[in-house]
Amino acid sequence: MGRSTSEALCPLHVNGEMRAMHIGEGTVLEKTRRGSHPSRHITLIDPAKQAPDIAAQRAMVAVEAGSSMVFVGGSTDTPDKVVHATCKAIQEAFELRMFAASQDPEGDESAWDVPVVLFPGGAHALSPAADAITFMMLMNSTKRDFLVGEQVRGAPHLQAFGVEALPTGYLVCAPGGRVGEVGEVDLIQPDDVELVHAYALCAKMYGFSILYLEAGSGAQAPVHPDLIRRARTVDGLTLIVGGGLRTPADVHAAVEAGADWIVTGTVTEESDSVHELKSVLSELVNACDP
Ligand code: 1GP
Repeated sequence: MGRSTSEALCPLHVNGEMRAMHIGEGTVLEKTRRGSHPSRHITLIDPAKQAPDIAAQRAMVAVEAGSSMVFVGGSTDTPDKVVHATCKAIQEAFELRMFAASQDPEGDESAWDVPVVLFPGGAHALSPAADAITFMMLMNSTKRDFLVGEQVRGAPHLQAFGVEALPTGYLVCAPGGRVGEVGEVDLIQPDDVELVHAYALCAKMYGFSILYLEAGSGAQAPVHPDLIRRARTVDGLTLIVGGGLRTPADVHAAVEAGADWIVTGTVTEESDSVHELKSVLSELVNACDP
């Protein structure tokens, strides 16, 4: 059952920090899960790449273009203050837009009920202003820190913040980019289809809800569709695919192979104007539901 507008706009304070309220009772995980809806688009905002007010403006344009979720994170060394300021600015912008929609007879409040989700480079990049976090095991890392170390450091903070954890297996595929290097990853090559299948089974057996196939931010080539297709054969996982997806054709290939969610980040940073950003993102969002 949906909340009234006044309830929906009532800020919830956690440790003195504002947390956004949302329409309806569902958890972010329920909203994220693979269902009967078509594939959806996530906009990744890297807090290191712009000031919080610009991040909020870009997030609003992304939602206007049809993006269904905002990830905040990416760079490995962004301090929590910067991550927090960015999450807060985005949440406040969405709340204002939701309020404006509630005052407009033709407005659609639910359009601004968009989860803001941490996509952290480590336990230093957390914020109580986020709705949820991709709580990830970098499954093909060779380093304990990324398998379980950062997670152990972060878990007590997330518990205190009340930020919902989305249990996620994170797999870095070639070319892998900076995340592949920093994460000291054994990259999955385009023809490693049985290996990706084994990882997907493993993710399911761990109880992860989400498998995220990553080619690296700004990658020259996205995750090979054969890898997505093979991972898709494992039931019960929601598949997120990102890295190097720049054109509607790239998005279409990933969706056709079985991606439930498409993540794009770099295209948002490269657009020169709000108008260009909206047009580029609209094309990518439309390609999610051909
Ligand atoms: C990176 O998958 C995301 O973690 C987005 O990649 O910046 O290449 O869109 P791009």
